[in-house]
Amino acid sequence: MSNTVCIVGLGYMGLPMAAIIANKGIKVIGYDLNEKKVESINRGECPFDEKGMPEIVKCAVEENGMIAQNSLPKANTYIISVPTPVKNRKCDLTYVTQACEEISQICDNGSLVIIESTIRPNTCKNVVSKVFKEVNKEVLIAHCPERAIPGNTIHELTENDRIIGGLCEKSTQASYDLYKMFINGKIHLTDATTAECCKLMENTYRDVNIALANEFAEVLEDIDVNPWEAIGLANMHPRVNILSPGPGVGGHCIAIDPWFLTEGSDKAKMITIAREINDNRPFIIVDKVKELATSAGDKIGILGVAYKKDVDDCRETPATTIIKALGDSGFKVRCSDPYAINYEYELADQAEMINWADVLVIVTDHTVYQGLSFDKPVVDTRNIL
Ligand code: SAJ
Repeated sequence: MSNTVCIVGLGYMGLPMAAIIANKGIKVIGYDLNEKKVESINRGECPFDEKGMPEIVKCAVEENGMIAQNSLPKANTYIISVPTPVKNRKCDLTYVTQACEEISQICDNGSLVIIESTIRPNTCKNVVSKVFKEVNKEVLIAHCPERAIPGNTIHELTENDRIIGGLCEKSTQASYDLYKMFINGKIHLTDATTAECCKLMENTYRDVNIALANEFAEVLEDIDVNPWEAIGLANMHPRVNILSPGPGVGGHCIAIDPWFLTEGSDKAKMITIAREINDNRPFIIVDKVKELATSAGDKIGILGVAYKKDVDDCRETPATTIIKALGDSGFKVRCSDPYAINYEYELADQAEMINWADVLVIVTDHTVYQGLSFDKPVVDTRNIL
């Protein structure tokens, strides 16, 4: 076996990582349980929409021999990029643990196991290492949290600074030696638990700042001031950078990671309140819709269901909470999105839906909505119009 890297989990982060590493000339095998995904990757196709992905996946498969499979291959290095869902405000490590258990059955002593998935503090130390110890495997374990933003993943995966924290110096160094081959940003070295905390703090910092923007919106709207205009002007101050109010925080990271950070402590006050403010945003939007619908009618059209601008990703999107709450209140609701494909509610044709609706709600600020005008009431949750 030559130097082989196995990426476990070929999702929004695992697949770009796999392709980037393969395109550096390193032998890469991707492992994912989803057969359809494996097949499409092996045809050189990217199974989701992300800028630049079709090109790099095609190149990795056709020119650099990257393959995907639904059984775990033997490799020298395993990079785990599987989901870590939140369950009752806690980090569910089931997929990470399963991946480690499978790896522990076939890996050699001395293999390198890197966790890219977002994990709660002390996961490498207390959970991952235990799995390998149980079968008497001595492996090098490190956490290297991804920091790339969906919508600009490829650029950020290679250009952003990275943090690598190993359980021992040898693990940190081995991970550094691999990552320096494809990361152009600086690589900062630390221990595994500090690396775990850094990732969670980054997303918590953003969540708290979005909550502040959302709270500003609520306070200002109470006194009939446009929050977006006021925020834009306040941001002219050299040390102020307020984020944008919106319909709530979606995606698989920001709405979740604060709970992972705080699950082992009872000290988190601001973080908890920020989460609650952001979780409540969809219901504030629903109240606005109800107000308009009283005179306009009960057919509600939702423009945009993706969790944010110009992506097809609908994970934890506030659109779902809004649609469900409106439906539960007896409204007729339809939704459309130019990018989303497998959404849990049926997606309507945009023009037909606009024509049908009494009230429209812009949930996602897709660029294509800019400049649209409507002859009916609109709740513009992103101030895009
Ligand atoms: N949002 C607002 N107002 C804002 C900014 C965002 O309401 O001013 C909303 C978005 O509409 C979206 C949610 O917040 O629903 C999250 O979007 P995002 O663009 O802030 O972040 P993500 O979840 O796409 O990616 C984040 C990034 N983290 C940080 O910026 C600190 C990314 O760098 C991480 O790699 C990613 O989480 C991750 O995988 O953890």
